[in-house]
Amino acid sequence: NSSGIFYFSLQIGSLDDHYLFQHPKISKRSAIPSDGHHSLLTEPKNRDDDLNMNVIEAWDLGYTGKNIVVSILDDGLETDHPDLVDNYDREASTDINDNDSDPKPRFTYSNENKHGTRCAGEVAMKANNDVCGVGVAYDSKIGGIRMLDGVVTDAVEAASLSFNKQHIDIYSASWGPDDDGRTVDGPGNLAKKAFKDGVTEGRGGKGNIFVWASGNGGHNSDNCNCDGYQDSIYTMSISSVDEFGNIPWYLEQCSSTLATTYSSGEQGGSQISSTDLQHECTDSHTGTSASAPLAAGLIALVLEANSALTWRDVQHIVVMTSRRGNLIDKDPGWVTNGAGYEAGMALDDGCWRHVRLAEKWKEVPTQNECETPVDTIAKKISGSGKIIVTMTTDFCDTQTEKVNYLEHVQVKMFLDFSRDGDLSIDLISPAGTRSNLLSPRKYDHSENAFENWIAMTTHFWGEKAQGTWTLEIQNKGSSFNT
Ligand SMILES: [Ca+2]
Ligand SMILES: [Ca+2]
Ligand SMILES: [Ca+2]
Repeated sequence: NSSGIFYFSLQIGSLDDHYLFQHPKISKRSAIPSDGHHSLLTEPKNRDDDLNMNVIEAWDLGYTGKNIVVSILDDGLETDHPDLVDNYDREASTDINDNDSDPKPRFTYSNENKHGTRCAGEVAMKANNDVCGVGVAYDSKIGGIRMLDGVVTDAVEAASLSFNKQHIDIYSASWGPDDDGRTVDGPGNLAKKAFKDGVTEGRGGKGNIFVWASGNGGHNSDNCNCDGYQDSIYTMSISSVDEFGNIPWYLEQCSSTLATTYSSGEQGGSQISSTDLQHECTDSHTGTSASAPLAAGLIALVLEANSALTWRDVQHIVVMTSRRGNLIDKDPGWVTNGAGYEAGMALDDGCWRHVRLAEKWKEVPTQNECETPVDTIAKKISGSGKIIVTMTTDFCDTQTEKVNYLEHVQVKMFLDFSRDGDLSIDLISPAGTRSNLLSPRKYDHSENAFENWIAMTTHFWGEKAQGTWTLEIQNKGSSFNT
């Protein structure tokens, strides 16, 4: 079921309409009325209707991921796992670490290389086989690219991101710079080229889909906009909420996130169920790493509904059909933008609406890029002070590359500042939508890491570009003294 808890029901003997339900948390028999047991079994029905990815409705429409290929870029894939073996796709798999074609993980006593196999199960666990669970796209083809179990160089990343790009539709990844709250880093030249080639040449020119986990550095006040893999317009950065729609403790909130799916939350709460190493199953897969594969599975259903979709069409469909659910209560910073969209933190819960929209989607026009320079500003940011930079642009209105509506907005900055972790930066669009590009990061004591730094925001999606933009740069160092 959609909450990730397994239930087993067996008809009792030949009695009509009598079934025995088992819950994994309850093993004992009891002779007294067990209201608590009943509530565990009925828990999903008691949940808010808004807290549902509506995957079953998409399955009912006939979309189960058939002929769509997903590959997990991770620490390996247990290719003979009984819940994955039927969907395993050799062509979508390789081993960059050991330079062979078999992505099986390196087995250790502690099963440390279980991550890729867990992510793969979320996408492609087989249905109706009495093993583990059911993947979101349970008829899709699943591959694994083993690349995290070794030194991860730019070349390793690029080889992984470009592997068999005419065969693989969707790449799912959950790695990047350290989540320590003080690293500002991103893809190297080769990985950047792999992204660019993927979206222009991959999938027969429709573009590969790169799904990315938004990072687990929330407890270090890390910001996913300091992560160039999230900031790339070519990746779909996916964030997490727990089963009740709460913001989890590990979450990094930032403007490059495109949508959100479920994952783990507080200790004791439900976590994600999937396949595990040694032919086992797990119900304890966690973090934003568990959210990205769910999105990859959703997108597999979308591509099955319409395989002509480009990489940008897919991003549009996700933005247009994601809903806030009850997240508005949990995140006071919530905004609906000037185009009526809720890009960024909205819950990717409209699976059936995704596929319905995909069926009738008309390809978006060519992507136009327009760059507007701002003069160098020599202003000092005093203690707890703020500087405001405004820029009026016609966004290439008079040229052939006119931007009619916005998708991604990037801000390239050269900032000269004494303690980068103290900075908070907001961008406000002509429509009045405010997007936080950078939040204060208490562990970042470095200076001048933001040289040629590109922040990206999806929050202005669909808005008009022309008009006056405002950038607010604030010194919030004093906020750590309390
Ligand atoms: Ca191997
Ligand atoms: Ca299964
Ligand atoms: Ca991070």
